[in-house]
Amino acid sequence: MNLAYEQEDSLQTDLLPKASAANIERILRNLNHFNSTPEFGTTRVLFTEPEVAARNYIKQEMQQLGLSIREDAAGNIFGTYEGTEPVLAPIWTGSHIDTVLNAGMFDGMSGVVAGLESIRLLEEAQLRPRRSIVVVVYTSEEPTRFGLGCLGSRALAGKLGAEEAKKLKDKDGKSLYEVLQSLDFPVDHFDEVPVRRGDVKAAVELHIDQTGELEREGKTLGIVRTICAPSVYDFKVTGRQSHAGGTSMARRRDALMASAEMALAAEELTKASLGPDDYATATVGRMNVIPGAVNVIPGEVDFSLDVRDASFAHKKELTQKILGKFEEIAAKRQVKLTGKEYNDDHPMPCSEEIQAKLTAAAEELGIPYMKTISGAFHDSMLVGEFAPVGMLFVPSRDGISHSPQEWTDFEDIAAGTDVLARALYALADE
Ligand code: HGY
Ligand code: MN
Ligand code: MN
Repeated sequence: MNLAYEQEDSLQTDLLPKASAANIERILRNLNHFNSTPEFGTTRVLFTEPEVAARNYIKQEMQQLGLSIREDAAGNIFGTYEGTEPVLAPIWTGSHIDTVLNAGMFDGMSGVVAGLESIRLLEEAQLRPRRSIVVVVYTSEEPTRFGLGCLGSRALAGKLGAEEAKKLKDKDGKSLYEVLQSLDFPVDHFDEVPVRRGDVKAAVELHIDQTGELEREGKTLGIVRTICAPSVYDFKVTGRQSHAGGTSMARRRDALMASAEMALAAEELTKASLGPDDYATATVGRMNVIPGAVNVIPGEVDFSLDVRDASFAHKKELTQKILGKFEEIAAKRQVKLTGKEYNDDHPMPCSEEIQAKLTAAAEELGIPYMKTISGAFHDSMLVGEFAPVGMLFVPSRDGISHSPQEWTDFEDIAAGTDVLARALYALADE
């Protein structure tokens, strides 16, 4: 790319108006009405009534922008702002609109809204780059309903086909495939979902940082170097249910105490594995105790384990150690341990070129930024399997996320959108 061309690009994007925090707030607050727990945060679980309604609302916003809309067999939504040379591989931007239980209103939604607002700015400036820009709503980034995250982007990366969709079951035993079919998605065309490398030139996702790092460092934006990846498991510990008073401490095979020791071991091994530049985390987010009576020694416990790292090798080594320790504890306590691995994802490095475009735009606009690592996973982790990816973070107040207290100032999302729009245009005009 020669300098003159780049200068021409930045002259062009000088025509861009500033993103409207009011419009960003409008769309986010409208989206937040689609919620099954208005009394406590925001819950929008994949393909429940509020999530389907939210999808339809976003498609309305896409229509108002004049985007051409399509959906694939996995339920991903694509709103296209056509370039002057639409045969060229497009640029994608977007995120997710589904949530964890009792979440906030920014995780995922900020990236979809920033994508829509970026298009609005280009339209207002009457700028139409060579390549099309596509705003994507990825199906179910959260593992809330089916236990596995990034379902739509996983399908786009060719890692989730019709057969896997038939095996993925929710707590009522319904499969992802059945639910897609019941909503009239073109499930017969599941094999057309995967994207070949080269079919998308670049994908950029704006997201809240969910760590508080930007706020602590006094920065408005984070430019992501690497996206950490999770390995997610479900374990079942089976001991012997018996009487709390009649069973001496020596004769117990207590499924809860064994599970608790395993959870603490996972924490201890992860902390011990941390070097100065390591990002390993281990979380037991869910534990179900059976039968759950005050005077009964639990006979069975199910619990989840989520282990993450920025390095696949380090994560692999750590999970092996943790699983080995779990086996030891099970043998010592004479309980039975079974487990299921949901995913063993690969961390995703972000494209240097896209990082450079985001950095140039932030510097051009004088917006304070820093490079960072994403401890959270995102759809970009899977999209990076077929296209160069970049991520742009905006601050989460007090680092709170996956909680009703999650908050990001609309003005910060607008600042992020100003950078996103410029980077998208620069990428789309190449
Ligand atoms: O869990 C995550 O990292 C993402 O927020 N789903
Ligand atoms: Mn999340
Ligand atoms: Mn998210």
